Formats: sequence, C-alpha cells, structure tokens
Amino acid sequence: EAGVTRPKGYNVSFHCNPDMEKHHFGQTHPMKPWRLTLSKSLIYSYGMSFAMDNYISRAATYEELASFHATDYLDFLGTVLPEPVPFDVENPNPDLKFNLGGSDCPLFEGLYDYCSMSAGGALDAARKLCTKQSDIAIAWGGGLHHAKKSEASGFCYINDIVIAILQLLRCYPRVLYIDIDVHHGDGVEEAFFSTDRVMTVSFHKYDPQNFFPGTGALDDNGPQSEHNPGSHHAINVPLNDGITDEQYDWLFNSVIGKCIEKFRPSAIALQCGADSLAGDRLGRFNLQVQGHGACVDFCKRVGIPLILFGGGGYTPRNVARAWTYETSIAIDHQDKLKHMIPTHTPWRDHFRHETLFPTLEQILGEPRPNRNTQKKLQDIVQHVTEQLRFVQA
Ligand code: V1P
Ligand code: CA
Ligand code: ZN
Repeated sequence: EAGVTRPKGYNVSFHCNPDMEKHHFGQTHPMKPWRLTLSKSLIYSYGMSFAMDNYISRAATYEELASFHATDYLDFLGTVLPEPVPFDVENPNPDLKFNLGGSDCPLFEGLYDYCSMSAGGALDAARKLCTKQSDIAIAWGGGLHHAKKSEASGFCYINDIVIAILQLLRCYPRVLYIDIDVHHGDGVEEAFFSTDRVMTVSFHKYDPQNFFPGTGALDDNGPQSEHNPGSHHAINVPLNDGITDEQYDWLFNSVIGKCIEKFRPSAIALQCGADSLAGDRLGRFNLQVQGHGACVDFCKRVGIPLILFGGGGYTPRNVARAWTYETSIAIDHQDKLKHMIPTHTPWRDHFRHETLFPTLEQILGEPRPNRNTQKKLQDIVQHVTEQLRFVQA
C-alpha cells in the first residue's frame, strides 16, 4: 500500500473485553479480574496499541462453549444464582453441582457472561491465526486451564484454551500447548489425552499433598495403551519452590526444544500464568519478568503461529508487568521499553508507592529458598527425552 510502512516483524493482534474486567469473585478471593485492566492500561501507556491490531472481543456463543463443555453443565452455569455471602462451608448448598459454589469457584453476579467473554477472546485470537491475519494473537483474559468438560475447578469454569485449540485444529494439523502457570494445566491435558494432534507440556510446582491441584507428576504422561494415539503426548515438568530464571530458562529450552524437534507443531498455544513470578500471593517460584518473558521469546522465535493466553497471577502489579513485557516481546519492542517511563494515570496511581520510577522488570516480593537441584532438572530432561522416543510427527 502506497505511503504505508508496516513495521517489520510479526502481525500481532490483541483481544480483550473491558466488560469482563468488572466482575468480582469476592473480597477475599485471590482472582482479581481488574488485574486485566491494570495490565491493559500499562500496555497502552507504553503506546503498544499502535503496533498491534486491537479488538474488543465478543462473548462466545453457547454452541462455541459446547464444542468442549457438556450442555447440562452449561445450562446449569447459565441459570445458577449467586450464593448468599458468606456461604456456610460446613453445610454447602445441596442444590449445587459441578463443583460450583464454595471458595474456589464461587457463584458471582454475571458469572456466565464473564466465562463467555473469556472464551470469546481466546476464540477470536485463535481465528486470527487460522485466517493468517495474525502471526501472534494475545488473549490475556483467557488461560483458565483447570476447567473440565462438566466441572469447574481452581477459579476456572470454562476452558477457553481447549475451545481455542479445537478451533486451531480445524486449520493446523498439530498444536503444541505449553503452560508456564505455577499450577498444573490439568484441564487442557485431560481434554487432549486421546489425540496425537495436541501435545501438552506443563511446568508447575508439584507437591501432591500441599499444592493445588496435586496432579502432574513426571511420569504422568496420559493413559498409556497401544490403542490410544495420545499416549506419551502429555509432558509434565514438576518443580519445587524457588526455581530461578536461569534454571527455568535452561529447562524450558531443553524440554520445549526437544518437543518441537519430535512433534513438529504447526502452531503453539502458550499459557502465560503469571503466578510463577516471585512474590506471587499463591505461587512459590522465583521467576523474574525476564525469565517468564524468555519463554514467550523462545516460542516467538520458533516462527510458527502463536497464541498467548493469560491464566493465574495473584499479585496484580506483577501480573501487569509480566504481561506488558510479554506484549512488548510479541511486537518486538522489548529493548525500547527500557528507555521509557509510562505516562498513563492508572499506572501511576497503582505503582507510585513502590519506587520513584517504577520499572517493568523489578517485581515485588522477596526471593524464596531454591529447592531445585541441578540433578533434579537433569532427571526431568532425561525422562522427557525418553518419553519423546515414542512420539512421531
Ligand atoms: O487449594 C485449593 C483447594 C481448596 N482446598 C480444598 C484445595 N485451591 C487453590 C486453587 C488454586 C487455583 C489456581 C488457578 C490457576 O492455576 C489458574 C487461574 O492459577 C486455592 C488456593 C491456593 N493457595 O492454592 N484456593 C485459594 N487459595 C483460595 C484462597 C482464598 C479464597 C478462595 C480461594
Ligand atoms: Ca503450569
Ligand atoms: Zn495458577
């Protein structure tokens, strides 16, 4: 086009829905949808919207949600009313089912709308990759990896990731799903247990007795049978508290490098849960914004269609930092950010008490003792290598 100079690099699309961010899980609940507003205002305050295609996403339709979820579950989700607060933990409402209600997956006003908006953004992002209008599509409002076909779990009601991957599978033969949230991506793993067209890889803290959801051991590679094409296509990287950028980077490069070599994906779906950062209210790792962002950078460099989802993240200012930095990686502006101070007001209001010039890369929180030995990490890579011997693209 005459007169228009498109910046070099990738076409990036950004999908969000401001109505999603207004919902509340409850005063004491760690999931704060307004972290999305904080992230977005930080992203916009750096001027990044000028380097992306920005879309207000629509809500997913019932039929779209039903591409994965059972209709009796969706029907119940659509009609169930909020519980009186505070609810009685000793005597849960007997009319509730599908793990709805209670502390992890409370019923709040507009719940169904919130869920369909999260899925709508993820689905819009996946469609942009299918039509090749985008090379990288970002849906920070998605990433709710614990939701099952007929069950809510761990703050997740609708599995927008599964719905988006099902869309990608219409136009791409093989999708590699990677999950860097501190929790195990159990819902996505289970959804694709029986297909060899999706490989799932989750990095997470693993301590079955004490850390949610308790699944994702190294040797959990899905139901193993010669009749199941999906055997060996679930990879788990269980970790201890305090893992550092340096270790994570080495592990991510080794594990994902090998998965790509063997599986030869045609698209990558990356869940960027920010609760793996140091200082997270629920997480236990020591990752910095750079280490977390290095995973996005690695996936971008593979050079195939990439969808980025949000996920967990319970220290909102750190979530905003990480997803802002990762948006800048997508548009290839990460080096420019170092010389910029954002101007937008919400950023100032939220961050002014921290430091004189808050930077993206300095996150809140004291480091935890690192309980991951180099031997443990080597054993993980060894096990993954052995699993991948069974995988043939
Ligand atoms: O530990 C549990 C359940 C409750 N117990 C019976 C076991 N739940 C966790 C759920 C964490 C969900 C993480 C979601 C994600 O992966 C994706 C969005 O990040 C939990 C925790 C915790 N510390 O692990 N729930 C809560 N804390 C919680 C705290 C206060 C109010 C409500 C829930
Ligand atoms: Ca994970
Ligand atoms: Zn999480």
